[in-house]
Amino acid sequence: MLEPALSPEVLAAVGSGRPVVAMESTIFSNLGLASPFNAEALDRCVAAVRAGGAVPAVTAVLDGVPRVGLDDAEHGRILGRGRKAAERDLAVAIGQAWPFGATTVSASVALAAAAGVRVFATGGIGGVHRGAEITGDISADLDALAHHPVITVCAGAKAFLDLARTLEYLETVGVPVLGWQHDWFPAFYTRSSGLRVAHRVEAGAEVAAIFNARSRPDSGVLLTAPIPAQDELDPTMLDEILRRALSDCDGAGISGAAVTPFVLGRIAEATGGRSIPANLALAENNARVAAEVAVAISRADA
Ligand code: PSU
Ligand code: MN
Repeated sequence: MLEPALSPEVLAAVGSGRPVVAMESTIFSNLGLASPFNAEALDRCVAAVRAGGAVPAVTAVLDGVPRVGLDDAEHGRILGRGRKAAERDLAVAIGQAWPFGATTVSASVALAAAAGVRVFATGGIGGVHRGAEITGDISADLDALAHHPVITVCAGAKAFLDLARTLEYLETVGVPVLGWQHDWFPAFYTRSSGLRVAHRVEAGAEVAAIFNARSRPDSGVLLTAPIPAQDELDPTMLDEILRRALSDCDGAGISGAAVTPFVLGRIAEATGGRSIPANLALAENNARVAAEVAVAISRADA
């Protein structure tokens, strides 16, 4: 079974019930943000978690070992070329001793749960892809949220996905979707997708109380925090860019796990410099909110 190696700092924090925030490694690898912005994103997220009074725990598979919490010297390794590892790929990454398996949301949530870490911060989650009624392409992130006892903090999901179906899917599999001081499901670069979240929350203690009242002990909660207002991108410009990115994806015959990295790459190109500061700001904001929630969870357990 999955038995991740915890860094000494994470092991000590989990053992004594102190707040910990897990993070994924795909966004910091070549599959997520371009260099040197990936390093900046990692630094800012780690700093935001620490400033909020929690211990950061980056997840990855390094040399075939599933890890929760890396030391500063190892952080450099996840900035390089990774092989995308969703939850089902963890076993393969371990069995085949991959040098660097870059964990997605589903893999990170599985690793966090196995390590006893209950809060996880990311940028955006995967979801139901547009056209999923034909292709069947639904991110494993959604089932992972339903099957691991972890609170995932994200800025919603990018609008290249079918966000309405993504919310329907989360309802079907029983994942509460909460809006952090906000009524709308965020669309990553923009504060609102135009779709309402089921429930709004104002503070970490409220999220902790909701988490502790779940009917299924192995299920999670999705907490969506919108990008800070001053960092939001223009929704009309984004619509056009997304339309082109998706048609390029079709034209190139891309499918399966390659879809998300391909579309992300096209969006980054097409928005020029503008998407990067927005991406960094929302990731940092999620790390900050996640730390607040982790502190509340730790207090509720004390
Ligand atoms: N969406 C983003 N940025 C990302 C991802 C999604 O805006 O980096 C990554 C995350 O690691 C997420 C994964 O878990 O892509 C989902 O991939 P797929 O659609 O293949 O499940
Ligand atoms: Mn997919």
